[in-house]
Amino acid sequence: MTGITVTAFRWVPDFARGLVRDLRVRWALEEAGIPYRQRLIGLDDQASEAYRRRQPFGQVPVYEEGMLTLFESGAIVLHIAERCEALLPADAAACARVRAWMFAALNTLEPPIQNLAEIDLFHAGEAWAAERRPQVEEAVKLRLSQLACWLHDREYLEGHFTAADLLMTSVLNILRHTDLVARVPALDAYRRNCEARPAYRKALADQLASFADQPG
Ligand SMILES: N[C@@H](CCC(=O)N[C@@H](CS)C(=O)NCC(=O)O)C(=O)O
Repeated sequence: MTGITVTAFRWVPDFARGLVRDLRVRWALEEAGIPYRQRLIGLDDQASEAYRRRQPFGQVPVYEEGMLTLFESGAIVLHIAERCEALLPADAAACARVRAWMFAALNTLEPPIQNLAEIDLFHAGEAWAAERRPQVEEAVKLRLSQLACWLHDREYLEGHFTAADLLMTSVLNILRHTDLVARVPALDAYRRNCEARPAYRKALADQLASFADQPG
């Protein structure tokens, strides 16, 4: 695999730094030991027709490799993991289990977690948000406790660190403005363990280093 480009934002506000979803892709590439270039874009690029041809929703990340252009962080991480046995086991049944957990991270955990983050980060102080928040927090806590039950005697979701742990940790991190993960010892330990990986530290440092001081 050669000549990979990952598109990311040139600037985001402080609360989003370390959360933007190109981090998942950078992390997977670091785990797989695959070099890449970054392309940084701003609001104007996002809205352009040319960019919409690469990412139909105008979002980041985009992954480009030769003739292949991919969007959706989960699909991109899966594509990288398919080339890296450390991230996705070769055994068919083990691989299917890891894929199931990748979907669980993005499809079962991320929606309520993202709802809560949007209330807290974009709508704090609004009457409707104050009214809705307790229910959304309960929905998040339920999923966190169920995940903690699964993890209580496990270091990772399936045997060893895989692409599923990468996505799950990235999703849990969306709650970093709360103490909801820290309050659950099994989840706190799991998140810290995954984030201690050199590949994560490098990916995070590279994302943070890419941001300009000013929007534009
Ligand atoms: N499901 C998409 C979500 C991508 C996404 O929400 N990207 C954010 C940054 S983390 C974005 O580009 N937001 C700007 C927008 O939606 O216009 C994925 O996982 O790639």
